[in-house]
Amino acid sequence: MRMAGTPEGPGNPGNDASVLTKTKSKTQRPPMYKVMLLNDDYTPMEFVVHVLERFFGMTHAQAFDIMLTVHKKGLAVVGVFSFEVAETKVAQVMDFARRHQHPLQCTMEKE
Ligand code: TYC
Repeated sequence: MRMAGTPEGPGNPGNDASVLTKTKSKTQRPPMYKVMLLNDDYTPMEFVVHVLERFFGMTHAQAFDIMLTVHKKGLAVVGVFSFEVAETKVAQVMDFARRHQHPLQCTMEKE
């Protein structure tokens, strides 16, 4: 309780409802998704390079580098996108590989 004649301050906030509550509105960033290419023993290297150029906008040199990383390490992240874009990329790559009868696998994972 506030003492009469005691100045309002730290430890004596008063009771006159003068304290305002600020609500901090945190802006939420949408979650992002990594799109990954998986290695296999059968898909030709040139096909993978073509996929990376065609669906991920890479130059031939970039595509070749990433293809080699997948070949050596087993997988690589080829891009990070919103859920809808990542889903579309995965579907496009899987469909293109299936139509060419290659077992290439493309997956997505929340970042
Ligand atoms: N390992 C394949 C080969 O030797 C090449 C390859 C690279 C396949 C990347 C898939 O995601 C892949 N022909």
